[in-house]
Amino acid sequence: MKHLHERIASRAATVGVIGLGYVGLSVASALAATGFRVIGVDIKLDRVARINSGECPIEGKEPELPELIASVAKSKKLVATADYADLAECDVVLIDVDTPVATDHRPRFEALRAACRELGKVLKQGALVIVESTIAPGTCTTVVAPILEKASGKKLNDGFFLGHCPERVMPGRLLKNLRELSRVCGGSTPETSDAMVALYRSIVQGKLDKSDCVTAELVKTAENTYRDVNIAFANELGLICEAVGADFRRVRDLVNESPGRNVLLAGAGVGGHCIPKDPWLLVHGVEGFTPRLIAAARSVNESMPLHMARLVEDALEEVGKSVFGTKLAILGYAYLENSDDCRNSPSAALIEHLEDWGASVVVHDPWVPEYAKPIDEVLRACDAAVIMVSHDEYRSLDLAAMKKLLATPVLVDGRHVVDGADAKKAGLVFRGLARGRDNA
Ligand code: SAJ
Repeated sequence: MKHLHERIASRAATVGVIGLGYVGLSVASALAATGFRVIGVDIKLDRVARINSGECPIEGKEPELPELIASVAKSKKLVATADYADLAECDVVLIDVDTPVATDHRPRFEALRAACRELGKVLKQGALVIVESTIAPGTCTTVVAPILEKASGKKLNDGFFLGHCPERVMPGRLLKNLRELSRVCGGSTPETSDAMVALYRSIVQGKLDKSDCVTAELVKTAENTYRDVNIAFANELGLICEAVGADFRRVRDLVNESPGRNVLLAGAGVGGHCIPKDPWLLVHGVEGFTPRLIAAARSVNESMPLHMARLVEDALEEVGKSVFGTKLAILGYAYLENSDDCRNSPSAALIEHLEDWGASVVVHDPWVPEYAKPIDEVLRACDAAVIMVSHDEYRSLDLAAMKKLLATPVLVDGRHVVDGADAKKAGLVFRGLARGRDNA
């Protein structure tokens, strides 16, 4: 490990990256730009070809990434391949494959297992393997190490070393987060953690905390679960406010006046790639007791789109209509405000409910190309408009014009974007999530 550490510190080490998605490609390019020779492996041949020709295959706007890829591909500091055999010369190998959770909430580690099996066959003596993908606590010990040992015939901490360094990147800020956010370097031995710090220090300005593998596995899954549970608290408080006829935002702002309180925002649902998945990774395989709060929080958050559907039903009822046979306009399809990322979109869940109830749906989203048509076109002749995402564009809606365009003047706001009084003044029948009727 001492020799490896020196090779890393002098950037003489060759680094492999398995999985050239938005996480793997960012770290591969950043390491190549600091002087390491990087070999990137991906199973998608077109992605490999595009990277080698200097193209950025990542969707959406990623500041600096296209230029970085072009430069390291041109200098051949980063070479992409589909052939695992090319990893045989790597002193360090990062694993950045997808670790999804299935509908039964169980982690699907197939890609991780396959990567470990294929890597094990060509693993260089004394190499350091670092899993960056988000994994359930205990996965390094129970899944990664045994497969690597079996496939390579080497023993952990003798023939190879293992680490877990969870990433904290976010679409739209891939390189910024990679550079700035702190990282946990969980190593299979203390010297392994030291070598990990030497590697990441070359690209990370944030704090690098040394630890062991299981602590690193817990940190990443816990930080996102913490957020999910806090959003669930805000959602449940919002539903209580709605039921008792109070305005959640007012209650929240006053609660947050008290020291050490930070109630988040009740909303139309919790989407994205990390928050809905990581709580299930955190509780996976826990023996001896059954965590209750985390699963309960998940079910509160997953129920918010259905609550939105019920608000639409209630508002239509006030104008003598049922959902069946209506045409409804959904404003916002991305999972997050001012983003084009639609993964696990709460709007998709809402649309499913409304269509199950016999409505037809049209979608508007200024950030998502396929839905970015003029809003007037989408609203025209609809029986209700439903705000699902707090895009900036929806903070200045012309409510009077909306009333004229709608066949039935109904507006339901799932993100506290519209003031209820303004909606009523414009002649709209209004429901606001987490706002009681008379506070809407
Ligand atoms: N949401 C609410 N109420 C809130 C906050 C969020 O309903 O008060 C909803 C959002 O509308 C969205 C979902 O939850 O649908 C997730 O929102 P998010 O702000 O947590 O954004 P994410 O999913 O991109 O979360 C990421 C996470 N960071 C990483 O995985 C590296 C999370 O740990 C961060 O706290 C979050 O970004 C952030 O705030 O940067």
